[in-house]
Amino acid sequence: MKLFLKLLTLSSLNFAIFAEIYNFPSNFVWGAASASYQIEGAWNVDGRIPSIWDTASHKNNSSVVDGSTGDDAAMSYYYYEKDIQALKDIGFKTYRFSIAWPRVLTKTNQVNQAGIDYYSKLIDRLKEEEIKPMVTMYHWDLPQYLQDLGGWTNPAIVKYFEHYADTLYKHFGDRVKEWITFNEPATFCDGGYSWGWHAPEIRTEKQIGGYLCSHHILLAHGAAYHLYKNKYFADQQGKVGICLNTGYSFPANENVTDEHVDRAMHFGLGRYANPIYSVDGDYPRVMREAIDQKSTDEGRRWSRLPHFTTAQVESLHGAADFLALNYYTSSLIQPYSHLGWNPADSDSEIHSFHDDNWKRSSSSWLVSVPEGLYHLLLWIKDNYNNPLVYITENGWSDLPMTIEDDGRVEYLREHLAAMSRAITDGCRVETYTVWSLTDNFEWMRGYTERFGIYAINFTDPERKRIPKNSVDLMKQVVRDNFVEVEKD
Ligand code: GOI
Repeated sequence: MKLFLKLLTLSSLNFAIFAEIYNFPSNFVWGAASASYQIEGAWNVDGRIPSIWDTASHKNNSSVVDGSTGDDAAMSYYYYEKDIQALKDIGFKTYRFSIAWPRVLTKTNQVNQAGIDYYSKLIDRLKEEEIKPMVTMYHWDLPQYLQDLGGWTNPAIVKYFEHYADTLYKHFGDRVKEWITFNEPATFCDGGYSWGWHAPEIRTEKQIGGYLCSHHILLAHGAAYHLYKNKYFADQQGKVGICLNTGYSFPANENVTDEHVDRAMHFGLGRYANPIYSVDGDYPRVMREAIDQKSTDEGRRWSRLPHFTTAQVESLHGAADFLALNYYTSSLIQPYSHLGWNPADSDSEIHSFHDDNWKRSSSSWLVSVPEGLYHLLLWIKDNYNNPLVYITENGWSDLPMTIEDDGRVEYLREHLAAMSRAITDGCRVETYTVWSLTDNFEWMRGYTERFGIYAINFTDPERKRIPKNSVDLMKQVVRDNFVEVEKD
């Protein structure tokens, strides 16, 4: 029926294009996502203390490619009404944003009332517009004073995070019903503590820092989850999850087996998901065994991958009400052994790379692989007992002020279609928030790569939110609950 209508409208324009229609369940929730440091600005206002991203972006010769900072960004601290208007204009029913830890707690762990007031106002206004707030507690802006104690490599951080989570539940839990503890530990643990290309820019040999970070992140997530269940759930009735990012690993050729694919997925996604969502809990067995063995071979008396106690394994097991998933891109994979490479390079011993035929964005790491989203969702369903999934980021980058963002429109159409197919095949995806509501500070890429569905000219003092073509697409999808993909 819908397909028929489509052909009629097109035939009046004398086009011979066929469109395929992909539907979504009637209760599906659409929205957009953002993150505090990337949009708020007001970095030194109302008692906000410095974060590791202030440190990284302010230092001489910072690694941010255009020398920019998040000092002002989209100025959402002042212009949050513009963000709400932008959400409303599309008809979005949820907004995923993050709270800046350095705004709500002081160096001595006291509540900073001005910070609480800001988020409280934002949450109230969203609710007035019938937009559900979905809150990320940690989207990478760690207070600098905690980094000075070792940050995520110091076990003491678990207690600090638990106290921070407690503060958020206490002040906002009456109105916020969806909590995400961490955004993409895979990015900030290895980026920040193994390779050093992200704040706090620490490099360690053989991923020692990254593995310590992951370990404490998992424990901190578990602590925040159980705190909610024990102290707040009875009153507040909300959900707590963690946000993980991964692509799908496609075999590069016929010599690459399913076992290689699973190995790549376990080292990437499983490192974080297995302890929480798998049937057995703890780190994936392939990871445990490989890293223990390598550590021994390296002459260490301890494994670079820390061990959970039995009690910790049990407390993490099942400690989430949903899985928040960020999906951007995928890879082809091939084991080092096929390539005659030195296996010492990475613990997985799997090389990943892009197919030259995949469409490229303005970000070197981001190519369009919609099939990857479909396969990833099915892999998650099969390996983690079909958890409730929210797609909390998915998006495309182009150059500044690309209003006719046809590349993004096409990327989004194809990825929404892939998501629809996965839902048809039984995956429990119930929410989708596009990355990102507006152009923003794109970490080490500064303002050179843009992910917004609304453009911002960062020299405009008003920071006007200018709709790109993808806004029209999202309006249509929200209205009709289906997406059309051209078929040739
Ligand atoms: C989200 O992360 C994030 O949550 C948002 O805040 C963010 O705005 C949004 O994405 C958009 O980025 C090819 C050294 C493959 C090591 C090229 C150098 C891999 C690894 C180029 C440089 C690049 C999305 C960094 C997930 C981290 C960007 C994960 C996407 C990885 C590369 C590299 C490359 C490199 N990733 N991130 N990388």
